[in-house]
Amino acid sequence: MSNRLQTKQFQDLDSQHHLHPFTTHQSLRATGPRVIVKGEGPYVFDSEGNRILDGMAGLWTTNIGYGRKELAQAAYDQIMELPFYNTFFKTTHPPVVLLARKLAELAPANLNQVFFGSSGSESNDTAIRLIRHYWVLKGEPKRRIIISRHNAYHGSTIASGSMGGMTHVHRHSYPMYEGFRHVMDPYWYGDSFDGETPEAFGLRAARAIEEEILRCGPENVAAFAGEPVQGAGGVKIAPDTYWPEAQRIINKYGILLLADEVITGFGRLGTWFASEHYGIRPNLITFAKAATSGYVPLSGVIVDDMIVEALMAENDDFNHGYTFSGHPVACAVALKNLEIMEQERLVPRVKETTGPALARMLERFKEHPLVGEVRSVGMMGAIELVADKKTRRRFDDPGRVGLICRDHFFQEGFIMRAVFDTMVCAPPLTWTDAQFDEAGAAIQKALDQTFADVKGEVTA
Ligand code: PXG
Repeated sequence: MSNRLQTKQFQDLDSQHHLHPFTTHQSLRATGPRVIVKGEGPYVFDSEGNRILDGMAGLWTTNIGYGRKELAQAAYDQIMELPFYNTFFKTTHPPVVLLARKLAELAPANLNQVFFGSSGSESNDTAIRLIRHYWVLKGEPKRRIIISRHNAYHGSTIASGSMGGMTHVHRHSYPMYEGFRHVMDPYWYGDSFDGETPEAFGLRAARAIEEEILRCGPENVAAFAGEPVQGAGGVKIAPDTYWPEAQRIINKYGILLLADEVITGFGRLGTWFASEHYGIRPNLITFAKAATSGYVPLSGVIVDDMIVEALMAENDDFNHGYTFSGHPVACAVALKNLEIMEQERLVPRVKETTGPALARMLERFKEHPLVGEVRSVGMMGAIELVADKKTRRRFDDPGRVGLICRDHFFQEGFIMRAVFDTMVCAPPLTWTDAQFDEAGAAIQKALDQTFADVKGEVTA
């Protein structure tokens, strides 16, 4: 069968039977999806035989790259030994025990127990329940409000979607789950006043948390939740002043801190968890994605000893859990994934080589007429496309130019994601100079082509 015929058949079947996440179904049906058939190292291959450099690690996920046989072997061995058993009803199994111990070792010192799930959304639902239950156990049941931020992405279930700050997700919650408040996100490039330094802006953004605590009444606030770096919101890297001030406020009012490390966990910033990078002290860390480099689904919440002690003091069930909590195959794959990351020093390399290489690659485009700002931390980066560099004026119809640019990237054999007109990337941690060079060349061409398309709208 020719490639084209095969592609067409998959596209037709897809449109007949497959509902995609976060998709305009009408326009997808009109164009048909891209069919990805294989992954190897840093590349994916589509059904037309094109090789594409994956600058998004799948979706912030495949930290060790594609096609690692060791992970396939770990899954095979575990399936033959014990493909499934549940962890309810006073039961456990070796892979879940070993993985929980490993995660406790990698996480901050006060986080030593893990509650498992299969997706980031689930892990945040678990965290929300744990937070509220903790305050009930402590005799402060009024503490229910969780403060989060605009543009946060915490998942797509009703609870995690409500905790997140994306209005288009709220719109389809019918209605939102109650008890969440949203404050400004620390997006200096987009939201600072004229002449406001990043440092001053970081403090202002953090103090928005305190203002909200006071508005709600501190006795009603349970926790603050945040991604150390907002990922899906557009790689919003907080100025250095933000997290220390946020932590000070959290301590002052004695509320809990939930660090959503679904994207930043497992080395993306050059530490196992970004909480370490920013020196914050979360009471709960949620993780998913790169725990297994995405080879199989696994997520969880790593929980503060103080919360566990409260649970232990209660002689009753915590009524929450998933069939696949601590799935043995997922845990075995995660253990092997973490072992590979350690053996190949992928986490320290983010600080030593790969992170600086990403920063250098992006810096090259700072002067491009379409680019307002480039930024990165570790192996997460962004390029802001603007209509006027000097005034930071945006293009009309946000997202239009980002999509034009994304298509040019794709034609150049490179994947970067568009968050409106912010182009974001999060490559696998395994990239070498060859991939940075290849990505740099693709970005140069794609930006030039995008500029040619929208030149008339750009103020030089
Ligand atoms: N928290 C964070 C910080 C995430 O980035 C989730 C929770 C939810 O995880 P699950 O496994 O339930 O999807 C995420 C997921 C994007 C994009 O377009 C990002 C995510 C998911 C889908 C798309 O950048 N992040």
